[in-house]
Amino acid sequence: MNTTYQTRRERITQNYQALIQTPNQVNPDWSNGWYERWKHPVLTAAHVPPHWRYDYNPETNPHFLERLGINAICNPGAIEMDGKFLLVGRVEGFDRKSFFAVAESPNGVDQFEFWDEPLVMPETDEPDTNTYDMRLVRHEDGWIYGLFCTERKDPDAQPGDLSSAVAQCGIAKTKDLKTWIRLPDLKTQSAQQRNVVLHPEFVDGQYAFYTRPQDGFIDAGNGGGIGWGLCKDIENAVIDEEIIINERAYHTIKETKNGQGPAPIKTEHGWLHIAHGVRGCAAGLRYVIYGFITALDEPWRMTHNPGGYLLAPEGEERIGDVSNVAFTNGVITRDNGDIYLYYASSDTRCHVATTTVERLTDVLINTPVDPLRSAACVEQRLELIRANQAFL
Ligand code: M1P
Repeated sequence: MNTTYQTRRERITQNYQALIQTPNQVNPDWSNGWYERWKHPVLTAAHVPPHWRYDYNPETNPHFLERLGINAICNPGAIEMDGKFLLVGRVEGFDRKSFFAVAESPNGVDQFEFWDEPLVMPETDEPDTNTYDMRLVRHEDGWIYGLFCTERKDPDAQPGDLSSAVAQCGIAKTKDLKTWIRLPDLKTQSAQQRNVVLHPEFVDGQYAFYTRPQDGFIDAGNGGGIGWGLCKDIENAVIDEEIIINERAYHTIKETKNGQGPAPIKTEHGWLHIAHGVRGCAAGLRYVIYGFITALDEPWRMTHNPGGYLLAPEGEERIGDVSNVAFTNGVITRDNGDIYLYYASSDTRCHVATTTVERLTDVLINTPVDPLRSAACVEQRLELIRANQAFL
């Protein structure tokens, strides 16, 4: 065995071991009280085991060179299983294609290690070009569903146009995250769909979906916001009618687009939703995470619609492949009310923020609605300042 092979292999192995054993810490500089931010990302491209990237045969790889690089890991779905915290990451190779892989941690904040091999997702008769952003839902029918975006080249693209694509919702079910049964893609009246999420319970005896109708691959166009639709049969899921339950609005954090994050959390105050909102600015699009609550018996009916965002990219989170993005599609809520919110920054790495059902509900119930005008915002703040005088 030559020295280059040996030296490089040892160094890469040591770096990887050190990374996955690095303890995480709460970031003491973050203090609005809504949640704790954690210092280190929980998953990065460097968390992918070296033997998924390098050829270990010294005959064919004497310099121990990387063969299949990893560009980023973002937008993980999340679920707790047998007391373990599991993330289904969107792992993107150097070749721009992403695939799913399960990483497991004993505590939800560090020591995330990938299972032996990436997840093998069966295809439909129409192969996916790219798959990403899985929302995991433990449904009351007994299955765990993974809903994700399946992207394919636009068959109507003009000759020479190699970027037009069609996004739709892929659906698969599993009991263990290891063996997956792929179901037909969701059909709706909309030309494209992304950020589709399954509600965990039947509604009127039917499967209920949060949707995000959109005219084009990037532009929501006339798609007015987060939609809602029902279908009887998830093995052949068709939504005939979609209503918009959380609308986009002019000069807000969700002016350009929005989308449901993970499946909503059931609380005594209603369904607690975490979503992303997108607005335009001179630097491009800015993605932030926000929340709202809907009625327990009518999950499509808004009861609390606080203004502003819950979480925006901070510090190094602002920079990455697609900068200025905070995006979530994974949350774990434990029986004791602890919440682990997994989010990705700038389509590059994954983080965790921790809070509780009690705290997050307090934030969503007591943050006032966006009054949509500067003067009205001043009134809102004056009300707070003046009410505080008695306590200063
Ligand atoms: O690049 C930012 C995000 O863009 C998309 O979200 P949306 O459909 O709301 O624009 C998704 O592709 C998401 O994966 C990505 O993080």
